[in-house]
Amino acid sequence: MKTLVLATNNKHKLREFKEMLEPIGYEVKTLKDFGITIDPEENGTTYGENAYIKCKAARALVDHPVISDDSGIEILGLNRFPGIHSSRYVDSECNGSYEEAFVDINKKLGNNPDRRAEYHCAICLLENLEDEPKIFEGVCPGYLLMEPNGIGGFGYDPLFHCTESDQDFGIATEDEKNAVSHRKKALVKLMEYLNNK
Ligand code: ITT
Repeated sequence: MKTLVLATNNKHKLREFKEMLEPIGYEVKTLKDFGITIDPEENGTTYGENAYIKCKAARALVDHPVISDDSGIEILGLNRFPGIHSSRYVDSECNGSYEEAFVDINKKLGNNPDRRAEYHCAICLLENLEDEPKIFEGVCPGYLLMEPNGIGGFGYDPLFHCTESDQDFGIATEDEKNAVSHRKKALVKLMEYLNNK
């Protein structure tokens, strides 16, 4: 089994990556498995730049290829807010509570009929520290519900309706979400790259 180290502190991302990568022969470890914790400053201006920052910090500390994920939700009626700040917005403006964030987002949207939203994901692969980063991206389009539905997934999922699967992510099963998600689309590109090397 080939080992990939996933540079994340997000246990939900870890679970989704494991579910998608383990059936095809990859062992997914995290820095925790090596007794290491890092929290590099994500001061990039794109998902790809931030994914590279996390990958590089981790690859300096372990002797395995590293992957990382930077992702976020872009609300079209709010000029693509919160985007790369999706995690920081909830932590700093909503006391870390997604329930508060959903109320705040609805307040910001007001009567705006444009409730379209997109999940974006960039996965970075860094096999060796000195390599150029490889970036793989995926987008999952949908729209925001008027109020949260279900408790499935994580983060913004209870407020998100995926147009491709015509499903609310808050009530979709893990397999259903993983079939169409931004993360899955980026991961398919990573797998194509790894298989063709
Ligand atoms: P790491 O940096 O440690 O990987 P993080 O959660 O801080 O974890 P990001 O900086 O990439 O990761 O922020 C991504 C945020 O975007 C995440 O915390 C959610 O709020 C949101 N998000 C991304 N993918 C999502 C998904 O599949 N479902 C729901 N929300 C998602």
